[in-house]
Formats: sequence, structure tokens, C-alpha cells
Amino acid sequence: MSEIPVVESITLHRLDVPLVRPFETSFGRETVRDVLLVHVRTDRGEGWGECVAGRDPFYSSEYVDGAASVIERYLAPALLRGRVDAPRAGAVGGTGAGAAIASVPLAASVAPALDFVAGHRMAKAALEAAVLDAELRAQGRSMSECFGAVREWVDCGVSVGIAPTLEELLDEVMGYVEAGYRRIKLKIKPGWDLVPVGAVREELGAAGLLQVDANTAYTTRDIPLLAQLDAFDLLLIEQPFAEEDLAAHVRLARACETPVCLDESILGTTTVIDAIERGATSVVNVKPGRMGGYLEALRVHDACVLRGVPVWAGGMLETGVGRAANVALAALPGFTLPGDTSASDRYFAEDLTEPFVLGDGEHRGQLRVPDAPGTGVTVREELVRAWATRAPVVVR
Ligand code: OSB
Ligand code: MG
Repeated sequence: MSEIPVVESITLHRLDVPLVRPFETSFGRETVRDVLLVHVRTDRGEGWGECVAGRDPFYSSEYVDGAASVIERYLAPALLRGRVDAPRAGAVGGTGAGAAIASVPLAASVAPALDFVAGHRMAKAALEAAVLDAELRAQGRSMSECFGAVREWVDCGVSVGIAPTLEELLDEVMGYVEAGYRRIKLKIKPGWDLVPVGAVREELGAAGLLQVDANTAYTTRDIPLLAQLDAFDLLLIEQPFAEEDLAAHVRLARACETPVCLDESILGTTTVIDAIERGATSVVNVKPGRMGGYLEALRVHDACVLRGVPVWAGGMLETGVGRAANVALAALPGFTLPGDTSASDRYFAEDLTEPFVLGDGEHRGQLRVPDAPGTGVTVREELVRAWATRAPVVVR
């Protein structure tokens, strides 16, 4: 086992990255991505992580100002104080998530060191991602290799926001189909559901892969309406009810044919096993930010595979920094459905790293999994400076 790096400083960068078009969901409308990047320096090199928290606490209780504050005040100081001992002989090995985690002792030490802070999973995940990037670069290993990727290309879907009109929605969807996307996900809310979903199904034809995401906008009174979505042969219905309401999802799962998929409710291995065993979810959206990090996401993946539950890679409007890591994760064997891992240009005219571009020919609608060390992408630091909305915060 090589030397374990020592974290020397942690810098937070805040920047606004313009979106190519507004993104509207049942909880709000975004026109720029308010990005928080974590830059970690170690004695063996550096790494970058992206925090997925949104500008406002609407998707989750976390939001980007809160994440920056908790990192600066609590998480970064704790990590800088912590000491990581080399793993004992025998602690390394195992299979799946266990082996991956044992191979990155510094990154594996992050979650235990931050556990004294309740919640704030997106903030913790961003720090862990930066440390993981630094540690893997020092080892000369890619994230995909560390995670146990089994494919070089991943199938891409696209998440389509609520549109001003049906006509604009169909235009947008058909643009994505022409670009090659292999699956369409429509954002729905009360008043924007059966009609747009039916219209898009008509346009796509019976073979097009289609799913919907409600971001908790419904209540159990809507179960009969949601069951009517069965007519449109959807891959899944994502998170129709409140985050804490597993029971409502169980009721819907019993009342409809379409698989129910949880996003907001799944905070890690404990909640995913509970939700599966209760029958609240038969497919899982994996977002490392929501689960406190990529290493916990690996455990969630393994728990789902063990129970025969398919997973797919969610997205949070990440720039290339977070997108690279998501694409590596999506290359694991349990990710059998296309992810929200779209190309950079779905959100950004210019990305913070080299852009992710959909392949062509046999790789139409796919992204190549980066295979260079760490995330495998390079942060364009001149853009981080040019788009900064405040001075960087350095914690030593
Ligand atoms: O619910 O999956 C979601 C974006 C922000 C917050 C929550 C969600 C989303 C998306 C977009 O659906 C996924 C992406 O393309 O990055
Ligand atoms: Mg969702």
C-alpha cells in the first residue's frame, strides 16, 4: 500500500454558470447554476469536488450557502485536524464497494471524520469527492477503475423541465431525440401530467423509453390519477410524494403497474434497504450528493444489486467536475437503466472542464467513461476565476 496523502488545505469556490435554457421543476425554476466547488490540496497533489446543493432549499433541505457555511465552519476544519493511519493488513480486500473503499483509505476516512455533523450530506459528499479525486490522482487510478466499472460507455437519458406550452415541450423533446438521447424523463406536477405525458408518448412512439419525475408534488389523493399513467408504458414514476412518506409510495406501488422509483427519500444504505423491503421502491435513482458521497453510493449500488433492484444515475445539473464522477459511477454493473447523465451542452454552452459530448455510430446516445486518473477531467481554472461570484475561501 502506497503512502496515504495528507490534506493540507481546502478551498471553496463559488461561481455562476449560465444555463442554456431555464430548467423548471415542480419546486422551482433555475436560469443559472450556482456552483460550489471544493478544491483540496494534499502533500501528494490536488483534487476537485462539486457540491450538488441547489441555490434554494427546495429539492432538499440543503442549499448552497448552507453547504458552504457548514464546510467552512465544521467539516473542513475537522478534516484538516484528522489523522489517517494506514489500514491494517487484512483490512484491504473484499469485493464490490468494500474493495473499492479499502483502496482509498484517505477518502474512506472522510465520512467517519464528518459523522459528528448531522445531515448536510451534499456538503460532506463534495469534500469526499475532492479528496477521492486527489487520492486517486496520486495513485494514478481512475474513478471508474476504483469503483469497479464494467463498461466504457454509458447510456444517456435527459431530464426535461416543465415547459411553458405543450408545443414547446414537444419541440424540446424531439430535439433531444435527434441528438441521440436514449431515454426521456419528463418533470410533472399537478396540472402538468397526463396531457403532456400522453403527447410525448405519441411523439416518441411505443418503443421510446419514457419516465416521469414529480419531485414530491403529489399527495395520496392523487393515487387514482397517477395510476392512469399506466396507459403510457413508463419505465418508472419518480418520487411522487414527500421525502419522509414511504407509506404513500407503497400504496401507489400497489395501485399501479408502473414501477415506483425513489429519489429524495433515499439517503443511503439504511433507507434504501428499508424502502426496498417495504415495497416503496422497485428502482432506485442514485445521487451520491444526496447520500453523503460516492463511497456510500457504491454501498447503495451493491445493496440494490443484491436485492435485484435496478439503479440508474441521477443528476443535479452538475458541471464537468461532478458529471465525470457520475459517469464513472454509471458504468457499474447495477446501472441497467439510462441515467440523467446528459452531455454538457444540455445545460451549459461552456463547461468548467472539457465537455462531455454524446458519441455517434454505435455510441449514439452514450457518453464515454473517463479513464484518466481521478475524475479524468481537468478544471479550467481561468473559468472558475472568471465566473466567480465571491472571493475563494481557504481553510487550512
Ligand atoms: O429530481 O432528479 C431530480 C435536477 C435538480 C434537482 C433534482 C433533480 C434534477 C433533475 C435533473 O431531474 C437531472 C440532471 O439532468 O442533472
Ligand atoms: Mg428526481
